[in-house]
Amino acid sequence: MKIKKKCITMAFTLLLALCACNGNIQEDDIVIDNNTISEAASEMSEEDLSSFASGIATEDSEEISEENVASEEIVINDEIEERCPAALTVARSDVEYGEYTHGTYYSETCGMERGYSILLPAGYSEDKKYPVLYLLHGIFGDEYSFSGDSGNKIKEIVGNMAAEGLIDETIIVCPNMFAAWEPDQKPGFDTESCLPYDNFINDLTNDLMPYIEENYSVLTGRENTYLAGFSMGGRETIYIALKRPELFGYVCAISAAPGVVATTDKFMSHAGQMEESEMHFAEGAIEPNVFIICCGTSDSVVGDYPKSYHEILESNGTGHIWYEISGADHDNNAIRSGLYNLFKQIAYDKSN
Ligand code: FER
Repeated sequence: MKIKKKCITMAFTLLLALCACNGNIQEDDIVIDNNTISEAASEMSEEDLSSFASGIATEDSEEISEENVASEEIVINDEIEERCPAALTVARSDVEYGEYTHGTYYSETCGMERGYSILLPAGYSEDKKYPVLYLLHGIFGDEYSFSGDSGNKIKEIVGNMAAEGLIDETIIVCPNMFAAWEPDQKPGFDTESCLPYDNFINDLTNDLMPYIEENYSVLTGRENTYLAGFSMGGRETIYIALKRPELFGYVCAISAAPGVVATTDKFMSHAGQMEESEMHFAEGAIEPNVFIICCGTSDSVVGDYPKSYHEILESNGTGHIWYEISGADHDNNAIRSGLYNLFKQIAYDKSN
């Protein structure tokens, strides 16, 4: 049994490695049916799973510290920058950063108690009110995916931008996006195992957002409510933004996974959450002030899918910003870039 488990893990690791080595791999290069993949996925190592959930680990060429980082002037304008400035990713001794804590809420949608992590700004006070970013993890992730990965530098980026006065202090809520309604449901690369992700829109809007708004000192309304997600979280971000644009003023889908529209990739066949022709905001809907779609040019997991979303949105006349991060894989370079540019656009928009 142990040996079988190891073999399956190795087989899947090999599959991942093959995928990682060749971004242009075609779906028919690897003949493996969905059941086999799901079975293998359920046996994947923690490391393999987290590379989906919060990105492939990045090897920073040198450890950047407060001492050796070049000081960069951060200029707020409406231009996209491919890379998050290194200076913003460094913990400074003169800045206090927020800490993640964990909480639970009862979800009527799921019929169970569910967890979330929350990054409250340092010195969080009931006397102030803060805007909120809901940040959605990748497949196989949970509410700990971002808080458990210090390489994404989320704490530093939001803390430094606030300390510099570029953005308001902001609360970041990291939900568990697998909105299952049965305790034994598991994520995987097959249609049924993805349904709980598509159900997250209901949990978010009916249960989590009201809970956060009641229990934390938050500013409400679309101008103060942001949505971002990575990979599977990016896919749901696009879906939720298109369905509920009145709720989120600022949106960013980073390295979004396939499945918003029907397709077959190297992992599975997707029935699609909507038709291509439906990838637009409803007639007369209030649209997000900022809707970013971005992806690394070397993404070994989702490849050109984010670009295809951009192309569909463009051909449907749906306003958005599209950009690519040169050289970034399905990794924290993409995550840092997306979040930095989202906050930069928010800063610019709110200053005008
Ligand atoms: C897929 C490719 C990638 C897919 C999901 C992903 C459900 C998600 C990757 C991630 O979240 O890192 O076909 O189908």
